Amino acid sequence: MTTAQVGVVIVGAGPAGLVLGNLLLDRGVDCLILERRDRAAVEGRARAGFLAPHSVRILTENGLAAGLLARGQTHTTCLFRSDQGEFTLDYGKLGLGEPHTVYPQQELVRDLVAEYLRRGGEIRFGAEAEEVTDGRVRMRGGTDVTGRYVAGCDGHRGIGRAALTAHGTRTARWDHGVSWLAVLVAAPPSLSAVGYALHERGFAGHMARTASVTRYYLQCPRGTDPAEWSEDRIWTELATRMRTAEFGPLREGAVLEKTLVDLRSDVLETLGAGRLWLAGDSAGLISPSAAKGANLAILQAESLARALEAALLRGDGTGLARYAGDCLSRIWHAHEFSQWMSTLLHGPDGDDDTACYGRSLQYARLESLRTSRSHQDFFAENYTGI
Ligand code: RFL
Repeated sequence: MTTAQVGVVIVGAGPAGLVLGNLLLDRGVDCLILERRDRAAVEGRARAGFLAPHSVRILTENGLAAGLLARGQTHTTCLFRSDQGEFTLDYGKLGLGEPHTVYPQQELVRDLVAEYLRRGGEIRFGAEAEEVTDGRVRMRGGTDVTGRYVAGCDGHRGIGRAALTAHGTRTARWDHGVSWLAVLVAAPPSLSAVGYALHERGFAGHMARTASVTRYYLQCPRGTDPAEWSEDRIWTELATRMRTAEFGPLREGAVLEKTLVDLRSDVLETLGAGRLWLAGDSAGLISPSAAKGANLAILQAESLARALEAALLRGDGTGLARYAGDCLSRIWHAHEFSQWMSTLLHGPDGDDDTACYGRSLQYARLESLRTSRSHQDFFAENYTGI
């Protein structure tokens, strides 16, 4: 069975699909979002929190920022700890002098769903797409949905990416070789800033989310089972790596969620062709080291909305022809910085001469960041930039 053709079928109701859907509706392009999960699961999934100024600008200019402007927090500093001590970087006064806005991804998604529905859009929750070919999306259960274009915004394991790679699109990939136990706790932030702790036992991170919820990260070996990490073990390890004996205690609370994130990055060599175009994690997965994934998703959604509007309403395909090239240069720029951060945060394993060399480089990079204004400007510009 086939339903009527719409302008754009969007697969996935994450930040990429929802921003795209909102922008298309606003520009007079009809669209339909297909999402395999139910609404509660989509609106409850805690992931990103740090929004770059560019993302805030896109959301504000398109009437999508009421929640984040009302409830988001502005962050302009981050701090680094190691056995060499602690220092704070006031990145809001370095580089381009820009802040982050901290607003939990699930709250942004909730706002985007509400606004999309308010604009008259349709989302089918619990609707899993199985395959996409030439504008036709085959759904689990047998119904086909067709669009003049299909936007694959369905994450890095999605069918949009699978359709492109099946036709020979290459994927450049990198495995950072480490994993993070990502922990969400019901406790206020312990630091006034993002905290990065370098430790011989591995990296630990502290990221504010809201006044009562904080995200922590603990570097662990690949394949670690989160069930092995009891609340006591998590807090003990965080205290050790964040050097609380020296710098003061963490504000503890119940662990709400613990998941293992393998740090991997990949980028497709092109972001679409013909009637299928990708945006967000489906186009490229970026390790969370520099908090770029959701920001890249929003950036691509804006570019794709403009290109699809031109193609559908004015018959002008030049935007689509340029879409991949324009996005890929920004994507690679973000990957380059994310890689830089990853090397800073994770020392090599082991105790051989190569590991010793790698660890010394890691500390030399940290020392440059502490002492050199030009390194600090480089950091600030890339940390908030996209
Ligand atoms: P999403 O958010 O994965 O959404 C894809 C949606 O598609 C649906 N889907 C399907 N629907 C129908 N049929 C199918 N066959 C489908 N297959 C999938 C899924 O159910 C889902 O709803 O991708 P999108 O929109 O591209 O957004 C990407 C961001 O979610 C991601 O990049 C960020 O969360 C990454 N990230 C961060 N990014 C930042 O910019 N700043 C941060 O501070 C930040 N912190 C993080 C992060 C990612 C993390 N994890 C868990 C990897 C922290 C963490 C822990």
